[in-house]
Amino acid sequence: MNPVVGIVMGSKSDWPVMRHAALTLESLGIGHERKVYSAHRTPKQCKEWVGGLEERGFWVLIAAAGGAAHLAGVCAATTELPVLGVPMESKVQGVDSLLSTVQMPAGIPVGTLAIGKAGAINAALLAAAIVARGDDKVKAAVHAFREEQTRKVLETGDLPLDGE
Ligand code: RP5
Repeated sequence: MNPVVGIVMGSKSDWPVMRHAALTLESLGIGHERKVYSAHRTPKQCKEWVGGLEERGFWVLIAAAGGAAHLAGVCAATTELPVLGVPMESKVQGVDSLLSTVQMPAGIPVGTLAIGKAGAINAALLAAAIVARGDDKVKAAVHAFREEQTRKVLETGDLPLDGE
């Protein structure tokens, strides 16, 4: 599978959460590339990799960081690909990461998802929805995922009164 989605995270310590984005893309048959680059610690290498993605045929970039989370914004400033930001949990429950990622000044957008695992999964699903516009196999996979999710909710059995 040619990679069409990039996943970049500020630290290897983000991987236990961001692997859920990678697993979700994998389950939908979407090729992706994963990297650790920091906006603060490896700015040059980060820009080089992000700057080459469009030419290499990528469609979307997912960028995750925690704390003073500038990574998604720096990525969005470096490429014209859509950038989806995932705020990582932090010493202050990810509120710093969320605000740093979501509060972009007008002109350079970052589509920001929820803090942590839910955001990682939803970033992959949103990336899939974007890729699906130009790829019928991915479109079918996204549709099947939604159908299966609906089926699972509807097959919920009786809700016991005793709280078990
Ligand atoms: C950010 O700082 C990373 O994205 C990570 O969420 C946070 C902490 O990084 P480490 O100190 O664990 O490397 O850049």
